[in-house]
Amino acid sequence: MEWKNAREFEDILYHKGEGIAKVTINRPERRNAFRPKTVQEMYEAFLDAREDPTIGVILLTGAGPHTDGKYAFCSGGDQKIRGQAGYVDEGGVPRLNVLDLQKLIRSIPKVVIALVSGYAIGGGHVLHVVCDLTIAADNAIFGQTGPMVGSFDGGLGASYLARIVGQKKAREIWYLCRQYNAEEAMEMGLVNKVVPIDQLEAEGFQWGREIMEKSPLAIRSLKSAFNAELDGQMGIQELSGNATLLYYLSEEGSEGKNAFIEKRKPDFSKYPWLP
Ligand code: S0N
Repeated sequence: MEWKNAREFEDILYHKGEGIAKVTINRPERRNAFRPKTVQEMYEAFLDAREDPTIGVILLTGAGPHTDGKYAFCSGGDQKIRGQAGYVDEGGVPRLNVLDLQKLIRSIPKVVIALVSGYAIGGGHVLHVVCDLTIAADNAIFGQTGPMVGSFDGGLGASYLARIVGQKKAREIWYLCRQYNAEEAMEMGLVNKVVPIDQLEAEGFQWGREIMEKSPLAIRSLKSAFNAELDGQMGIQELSGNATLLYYLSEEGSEGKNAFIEKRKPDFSKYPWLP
């Protein structure tokens, strides 16, 4: 696979190729922990991918290995710059901007696949949870740490996790803060597939290519449909937005707009009231 550099960032790498974008957290010396700048850059990359009509799939991964030979997808918020009210940015402002990123990953009308090698821990674990799909390398390690390190994600990190693995398992993950290997994650339905680490990116790319052969409108409608039941009015807004998009694309929808522009009464008589 030939990736093209899509934009220069400081904390992440951003590539594109064959309709697939790849966002790589690039702070291996901190097990790819995110600071506000990292999250802001990821947000900008995801926005770019959303706006690019040639992109249908986004791979989210972590750079590695570090010089000590260890891999990480992401180890969550950077504890070394955590202040009284969140993670302190370069201007001294405390932020929890990863919550905005979680929402963007969840609502972006494209498929987001987490490629996890090494640690997916804390807020890094939540990031893979909110992705549409997760492919794990055989060295992947999953877990939450919040109650050990003085934080918790009671939003998607708890409620959506429980939808995936069930209430009992989600409570175990959060209350005990244990670490789980790739096979255990597979057993609890937390990941879609486990592959040898040297095949992780190729596998993710292959999944992306298969998705790119499918209908974009069908995939975006399905994503919003999967979200709708869980996301309340915002979920219905997304699902209904897709219905409006499809209506705009229809001749019947265009008739209303054309009649207005042409200053005439719309003629919907040729469109059937289907059963
Ligand atoms: C990942 C772990 C298990 C790896 O262990 P290992 O292999 O033994 O490596 P270490 O020696 O521990 O680490 C290597 C170097 O990397 C640094 N480092 C690792 N993780 C972090 C981190 N998260 N922040 C800063 N630095 C990190 C180490 O310090 C070490 O560097 P040196 O040797 O130079 O000191 C292990 O490292 C581990 O357990 N890490 C911490 C994981 C963790 O607790 N993460 C934070 C959990 N909380 C969140 O993510 C909050 C998320 C969030 O933003 C949020 C969302 C919703 C609502 C609230 C919040 C909120 O902020 O509270």
